[in-house]
Amino acid sequence: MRRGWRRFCALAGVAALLVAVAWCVQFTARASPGSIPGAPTSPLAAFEGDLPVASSSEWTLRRAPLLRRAFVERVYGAAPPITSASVAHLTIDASALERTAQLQLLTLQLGAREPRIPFQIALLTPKTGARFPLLILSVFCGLDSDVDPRLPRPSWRPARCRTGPGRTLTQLSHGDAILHPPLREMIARGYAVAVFYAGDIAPDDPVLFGEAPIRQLPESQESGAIAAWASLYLSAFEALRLDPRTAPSRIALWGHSRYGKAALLAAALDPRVGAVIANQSGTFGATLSSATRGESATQIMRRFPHWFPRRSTAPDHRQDADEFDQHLLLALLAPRPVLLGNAGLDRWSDPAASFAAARSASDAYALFGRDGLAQDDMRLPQLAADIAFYVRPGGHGVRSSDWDRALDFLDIHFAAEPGPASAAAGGG
Ligand code: GTR
Repeated sequence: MRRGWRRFCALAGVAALLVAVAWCVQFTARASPGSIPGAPTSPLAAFEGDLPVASSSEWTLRRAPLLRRAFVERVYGAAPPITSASVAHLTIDASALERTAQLQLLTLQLGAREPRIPFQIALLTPKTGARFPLLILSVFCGLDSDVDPRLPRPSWRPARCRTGPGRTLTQLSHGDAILHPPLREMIARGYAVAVFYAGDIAPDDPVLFGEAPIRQLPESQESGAIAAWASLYLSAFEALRLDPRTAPSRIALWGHSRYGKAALLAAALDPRVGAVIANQSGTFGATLSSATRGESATQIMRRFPHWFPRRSTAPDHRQDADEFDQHLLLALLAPRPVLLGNAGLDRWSDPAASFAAARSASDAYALFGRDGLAQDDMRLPQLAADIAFYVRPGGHGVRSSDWDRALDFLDIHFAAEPGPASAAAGGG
């Protein structure tokens, strides 16, 4: 008995040591993101029979619609904003976050006809002021667990979100802000925040997604999950830009990893979105499929088949040479502000291949008399540039430091916009 106990203690000790070492590496290591691959074909070059682009109007009227159609048809499926027949507002707390914000639950009814799909959004607005710049973001586990326990429980959560230990481990491995965005900080800086959880409508599960409520809508029947999540970003955008409390030209989308892919797609498809922040969005996000040393197109499609429509014909550049790549998705964001967050140990999302995509996308910004990316070094972000890029130490996940950068970036870009937004908390 005593020997068994000793063996158990020894094994537990070794396991704890391994976890501690892994944690130290994840949170302290400064890995080099590697060398920057060569530039892909410029977004302005002739593209499949379309002549080279020489002006912003040619871009806006001719090339951009062509590229949008290509991303929808070849890669993601349709991701339209879905209008809501009505929006119900329920005040959960008029004095939330230590009396700095109002918390409301908004219920949209998505779709043109019955049966409509209820879509819930937690909206936090600073208590004083009006016409706030707005951040729209998605969370991984649910509004009740990630925003406020008084918000409704979702019908489904990913396995890692179902237990306390699962959530704690996720935070240990993926950073302090992976489950809880720093809402108080956003409010203090004068932003309104709209948070949604996709799991009720478009669950991130290969089996459940096939039967997901969003797939009942004619708009999304053929789409993969990335497009469905992009639709949710845009549906929230559509409803909130009409809210008298928000400044419609200062609405930003924020997403991490799989939701970073969705946020980029949403902003690329809808030029009314004011800015986008994609954290470690990787393959089929900001990273060039043709140059990535991380996750390949085939790997992601095998592992997450439900993220893509069944008929997706996205090329795997490791097998086929194809000029159609993710720099074109970034180019579709021109001339709007974009922040691309990266982590040195996150080789799977390949920051260097994302930097190359951002560099190349800058050609589209030049058409509008803008610089696009204005930095030569991946690690030295120029937050005032239209495209800003950083690589922080450590691995894949969301930390408070990622959010500090994101808010600094938005402060710069949204402050430059004229508008009456002024929260008592100051900023924006
Ligand atoms: C990974 C996937 C990435 C990224 C990530 C995430 O497993 O391979 O493309 O989306 O998940 O969303 O955390």
